[in-house]
Amino acid sequence: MTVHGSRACVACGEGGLAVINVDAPTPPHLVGALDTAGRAYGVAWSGQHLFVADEDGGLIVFRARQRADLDADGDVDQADFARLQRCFRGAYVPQADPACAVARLDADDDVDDRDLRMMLACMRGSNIEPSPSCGPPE
Ligand SMILES: [Ca+2]
Ligand SMILES: [Ca+2]
Ligand SMILES: [Ca+2]
Repeated sequence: MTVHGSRACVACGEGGLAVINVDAPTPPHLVGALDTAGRAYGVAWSGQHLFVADEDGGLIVFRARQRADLDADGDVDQADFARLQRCFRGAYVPQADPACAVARLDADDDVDDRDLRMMLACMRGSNIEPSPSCGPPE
């Protein structure tokens, strides 16, 4: 088992990988699971990467995605900004377009200046890995 921020990743053998939210004060609960090819027997975090050792599947590497990396290409740049801008409707205006779900960076249902500020805090430019501390990785 390995803990990364509020997430604990557990190797469950036949069951693959389980991701558990261990953020206090809520009781720990399952937030994700992945069935690997064989029996997962080890997990480890290194920087932005999660390594899973699997008996049949070999070593599987996952990369943590920054929430602000809307197009999931590993950086926070103009392309991500443009996407947020297209979804921008302002405070208290619900943004229900499924294509804009990723642009709702904070917990509410609008895309407004708070979401924009969260993105700007993470923005480093094209092909530059965003700082892991600028927001919780997904
Ligand atoms: Ca990006
Ligand atoms: Ca918002
Ligand atoms: Ca990019």
